[in-house]
Amino acid sequence: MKHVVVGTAGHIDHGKTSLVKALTGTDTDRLPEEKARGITIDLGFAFLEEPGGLTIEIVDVPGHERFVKNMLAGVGGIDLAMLVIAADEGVMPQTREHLAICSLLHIKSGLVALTKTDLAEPDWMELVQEDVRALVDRTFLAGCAIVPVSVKTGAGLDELRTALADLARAVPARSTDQTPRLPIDRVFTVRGFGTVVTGTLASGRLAVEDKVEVYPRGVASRVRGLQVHGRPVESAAAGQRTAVNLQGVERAAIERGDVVAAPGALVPTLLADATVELLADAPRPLKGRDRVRFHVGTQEVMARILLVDRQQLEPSETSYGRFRLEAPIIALPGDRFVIRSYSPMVTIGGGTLLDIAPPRFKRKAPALLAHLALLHTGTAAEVLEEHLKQAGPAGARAADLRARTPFGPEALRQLLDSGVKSGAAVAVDREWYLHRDANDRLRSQTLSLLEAFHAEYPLRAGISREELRSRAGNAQERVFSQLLTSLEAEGVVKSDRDQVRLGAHSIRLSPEQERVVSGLETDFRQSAAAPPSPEEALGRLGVKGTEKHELFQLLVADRRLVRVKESLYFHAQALQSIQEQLVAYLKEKKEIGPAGIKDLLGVSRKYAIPLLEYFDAQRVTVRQGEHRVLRAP
Ligand SMILES: Nc1nc2c(ncn2[C@@H]2O[C@H](COP(=O)(O)OP(=O)(O)OP(=O)(O)O)[C@@H](O)[C@H]2O)c(=O)[nH]1
Ligand SMILES: [Mg+2]
Repeated sequence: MKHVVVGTAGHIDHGKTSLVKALTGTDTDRLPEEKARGITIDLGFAFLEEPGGLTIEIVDVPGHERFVKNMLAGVGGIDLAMLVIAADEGVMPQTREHLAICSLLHIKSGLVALTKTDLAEPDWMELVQEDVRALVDRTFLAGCAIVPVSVKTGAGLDELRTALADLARAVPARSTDQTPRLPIDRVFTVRGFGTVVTGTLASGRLAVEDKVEVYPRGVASRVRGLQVHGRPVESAAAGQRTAVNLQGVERAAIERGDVVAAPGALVPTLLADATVELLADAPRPLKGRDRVRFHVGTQEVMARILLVDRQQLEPSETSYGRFRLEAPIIALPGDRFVIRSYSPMVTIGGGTLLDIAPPRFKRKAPALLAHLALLHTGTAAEVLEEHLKQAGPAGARAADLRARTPFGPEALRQLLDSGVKSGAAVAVDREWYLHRDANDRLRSQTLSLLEAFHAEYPLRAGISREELRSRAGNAQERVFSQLLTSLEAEGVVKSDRDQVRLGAHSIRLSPEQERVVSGLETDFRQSAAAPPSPEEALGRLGVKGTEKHELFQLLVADRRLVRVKESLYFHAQALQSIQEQLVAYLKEKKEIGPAGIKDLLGVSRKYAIPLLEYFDAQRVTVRQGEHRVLRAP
């Protein structure tokens, strides 16, 4: 099954709607006002079923110059253009404007239907054909079929239909790897069903029950039902005109221009960098800060343009620009857009979106120009690397990269994998990536912080992990974890509980420091169950200080001294043997009170109570009234 979308284009009254009706039997002018005035105001839809599973979807657009805005919403998703020119009138202003719009949107091919041939003499027909050739000459329609038709006589209709089908068969299939995106062109309510939106599914696949989000307002919903050509379907694929019944969404919460896509797949933006080309027949140069109408997908948003490398853009020039949008747009890099001047309302140019999360704007900044040139002309791998570079030390989530690159999930996954293989990127995990330079910087910063720390505190075993992380520019938690893990795997860094040190670091003591440390240790070991206070112990060795003294803390960090409570430390071995005594006692006597422990260890209350509390905290014992019993294993 193949679906190809054809959009009509052309000047008002040239016979677009009549031609669609003659081809499909569908009158696409539905509105009473359209009927009354005999003109098309808004988009109309019809389709043709061709042999071999080919469906040609037709979007009929208005030709009136006041409704170009509606025309733009319709041609955003088309594959082929059918430029309709009335033989009796020939090329007219909206013939040119619609052709320019299709060119700007990079529509790949199409044809010209030279209609109302019943109203033109053969000589006249020849002149018009020449005009048409000259018109399309340097456009995507160069060399295209020009099919004379008449709706009145039916002449040429079969030829037209065949020509359309031939073109449609040649249109390459749309990628379904992309995330589903449906730019909404109509919203209405159906009694008993609720809100229904329609649009051309630009990419991916949508299925009934899929969770979706309506952007930019972030309305969460679910696909309650899908229709293609008025028939319910289980799923719709890229290129199909699709009606989506959205669960639990108010009609008023959605409008034309919004986009239905997978939850979290897209990011609304108020800034977008892009290539900007001005049409050769634009009425005047485009100046920095000019206000324009920005059309992308089915959206129209007002915007101001900033030109990156010049004061103004002359007709037929192309450059880079930033759009400051007055309402968020929903688009992906690679999307084409059209700009129209604020007044008069004429199409003046367009371009390709390059970056929807652009860096700070600086005019004439070589860095910004290089960034944009890379996004514009770089290979997919280079573009991805550029985005990772921009993400800096925090790295980027794969989901964010998906929303900011034109690749599609599967291609992005492969690009990330090969980036990691080539060393351009570091995988923090499957969902988080970092540019090599950022990783290298964080790595050397972390190592020099450790060196500096060891130099400043030679007697400390290491720095706390949290402190190190915060000193390393408050590194992103997952990024930092991954760095430490890989440094440890290399043996460059060692971690002990939450202490981090260089693998090469060891504490070296002077003979005097050695004397104090071993003196302290001996003192505590010998005092066993009745240890001195830290001040006392240090004092006996001729050193002034408290438990905060670095040599005292060295023994604590080394777990040779154990803190039982503030200023009360026991030698680890002493504490171990107290525990053994206590456990043996409890096994026999079942319980012990404060007096019991005083007797058992031969110590005063000052030690007995903290010890009992300590063993409770260690989950050796448990309190029962005034007594302790062994905690059940
Ligand atoms: N004689 C003749 N009249 C035609 C032919 N095709 C269309 N018309 C007439 O031309 C008028 C305009 O036709 P439409 O099909 O509404 O033109 P349109 O291009 O859709 O107009 P807009 O949508 O408003 O831009 C109608 O009165 C049609 O009957 C044709 O082949 N021969
Ligand atoms: Mg019409």
